[in-house]
Amino acid sequence: MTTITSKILPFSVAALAMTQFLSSAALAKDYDLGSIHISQPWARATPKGAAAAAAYMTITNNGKVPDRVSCVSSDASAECQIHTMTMDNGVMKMRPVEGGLEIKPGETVTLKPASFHVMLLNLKHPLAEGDTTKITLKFDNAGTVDVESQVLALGATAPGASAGGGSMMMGDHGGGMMSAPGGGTMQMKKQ
Ligand SMILES: [Cu+2]
Repeated sequence: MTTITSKILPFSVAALAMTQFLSSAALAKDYDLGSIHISQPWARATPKGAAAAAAYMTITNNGKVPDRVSCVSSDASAECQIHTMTMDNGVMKMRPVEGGLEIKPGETVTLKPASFHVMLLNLKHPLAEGDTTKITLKFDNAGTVDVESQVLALGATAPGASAGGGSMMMGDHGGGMMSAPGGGTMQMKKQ
């Protein structure tokens, strides 16, 4: 392993860069708050000048009563909301979830692209890949928690797809990987 040098074996370097990215992803914090478990919080990098960004995570309610989560604030934006996304006459529309997003007892809700998401509105600065952004969530029953979300690549679709994000260090190679999320994602899950 230690004999690999970056200048001679670019492919091995890509693998190394990916491995490093994977280990940092594996270290991404999960959160336990009463009966609520939050895993794999992440946000998507934004282009320069973007007014809004989205963050995602998986929330499980291990308790016996429903809970509702809303977003209080984020260090990256002036406003924070939880949005739902629905198809309306063939057009994807998003709107704030009124009264908070309900997580039923025993239920796991995944906030992900094209579905529920945390919407960071009026961004103070763009989100750059590799950064983290702090999001403060409030659960009606479980209380308030600060969630550090890792910022993944602009086109990332899930933390598993960060294989593409890692490869972006290698230039245009990343684009190809990301347009084939199936293979990349499967490989990640084995780690
Ligand atoms: Cu939204």
